[in-house]
Amino acid sequence: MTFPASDRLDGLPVEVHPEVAEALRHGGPVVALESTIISHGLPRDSNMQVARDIEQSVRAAGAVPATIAVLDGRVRVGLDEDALLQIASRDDVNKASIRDVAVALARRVPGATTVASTAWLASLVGIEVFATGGLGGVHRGAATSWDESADLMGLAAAPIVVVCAGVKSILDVPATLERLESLSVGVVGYRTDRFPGFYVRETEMAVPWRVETPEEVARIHAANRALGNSRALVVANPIEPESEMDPDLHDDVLAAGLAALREQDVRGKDVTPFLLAFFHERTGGASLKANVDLVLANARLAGQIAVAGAGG
Ligand code: PSU
Ligand code: MN
Repeated sequence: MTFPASDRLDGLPVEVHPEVAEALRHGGPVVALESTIISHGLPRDSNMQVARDIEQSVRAAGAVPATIAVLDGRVRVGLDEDALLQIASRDDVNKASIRDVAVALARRVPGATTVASTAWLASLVGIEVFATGGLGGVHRGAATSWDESADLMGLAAAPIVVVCAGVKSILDVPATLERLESLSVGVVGYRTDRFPGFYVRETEMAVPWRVETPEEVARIHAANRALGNSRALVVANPIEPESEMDPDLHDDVLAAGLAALREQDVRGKDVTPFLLAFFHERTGGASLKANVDLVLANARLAGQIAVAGAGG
């Protein structure tokens, strides 16, 4: 897709960083990055450094990073150091999924974009590759709570390649895969036959397709685009073996986290940040290291996919 000429963005509350705009204009490789992971998914003492490192991983692969957020009444695509610092450190940053973006714009309050809203806004400006940590999905107990992440419907509406380490293991993984199938969101395993479980390399679930190279992903995406399929393609990239969490520790902390959720009656968009923070606090940094390692690996692979041809 070609970058929508600036006249198409004229009048929209969207500001594309000059470096990103330049790359898109020439069909160069660009990788969108979400900002909720920075504001709500990582602890404050390290999130700014991690945000910089994620961008650096994209650059090392030869692509231009475009972190997305809402600031000062505008959607910003590609953040400078000051904007990144605001998202990483301000106390009034909202977790902004698709339905929250307009409110954050109208009220001029800062908003950090989720997978759903990042996929949407990236597509709007013509970015076709996106890296995150783990997708949101169907929560355990969703049959009664109805808690399904807006990420799933969001991905059904955005023609973008999303590189992730599977869905967060705090979720109901089989149910999430069923919903992705219903929504016709493509899923491929990157050099794996098993769907990855975020903090852990594998879940018991199989992936529908296995791919081996960034070029293969780019070809699949190109075929989708040629046919006008406007749904996302999820590339599930397992965490490296040396970075994954000990499965027993993982299961223990997860059980405690789910119990704490019920006791404290945490709901809505607070559920995922609560569980991630619970893990980071209870595992002595093991889950944090896993989370950071997997995001950096996903950013690198997304950069390679963008370079292979699915860039802009
Ligand atoms: N991946 C991470 N950390 C995160 C997230 C993803 O490693 O914090 C965020 C993403 O922004 C994703 C959100 O869209 O968690 C899911 O939130 P919810 O379950 O409320 O939809
Ligand atoms: Mn939810």
